[in-house]
Amino acid sequence: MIQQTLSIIKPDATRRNIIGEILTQIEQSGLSVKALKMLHLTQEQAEGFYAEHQGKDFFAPLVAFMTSAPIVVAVLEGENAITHYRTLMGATDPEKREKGTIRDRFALSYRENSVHGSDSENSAKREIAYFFTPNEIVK
Ligand code: RTP
Ligand code: MG
Repeated sequence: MIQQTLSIIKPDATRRNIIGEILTQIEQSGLSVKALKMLHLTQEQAEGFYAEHQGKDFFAPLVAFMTSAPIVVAVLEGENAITHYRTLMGATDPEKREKGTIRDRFALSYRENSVHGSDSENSAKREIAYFFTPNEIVK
C-alpha cells in the first residue's frame, strides 16, 4: 500500500549540517520526498506537536531541544512508508538501534536522535496536516 509519512530532521542534525546526508539515505531507501520545508519551531508549536507526551518527565527537555535550532519537515511517500521509515530510522532506545539505521549513524543521545517519523496512519495524517496544507504536497 502506498502511504505518506511525516519526517523531521531534528535540531541536532541541522546544527551539524547533515540534512543532505539524511535526505540521501531516505531517498536511497526508495522513499520519495513530496513536500519539504525548514522552520524554527516555537515553544507552542513543539508542545502541540508532542502533545501525546505532555506530563512525561522528558516532555520539557524534549520541547527545549526541539526549539533549540531549526528543523526540516518533509512528507515522504512510498510502499508502506510509515513502517519503512520507522525501520530506516532505527529504535528510540540507543541500545536497540540496528546497525546502519539513521539513528545508529547520526544520533547523539537518547533525546538528540536526529530524526522523527510518524508511528501510525492516524499520527501521519495529523502530523502532515500540522506542517503542510494540501497544496504544498506534490502529487
Ligand atoms: P519521535 O516521536 O521523535 O519519532 O521518536 P519516537 O517515536 O522514536 O519516540 P517517542 O517515544 O515518541 O519520543 C519522542 C522523542 O522524545 C525523546 N525522548 N526522550 N526517556 C527519554 O528521555 C525520552 N523518551 C523519548 C526522544 O527525542 C524521542 O525521539
Ligand atoms: Mg514518537
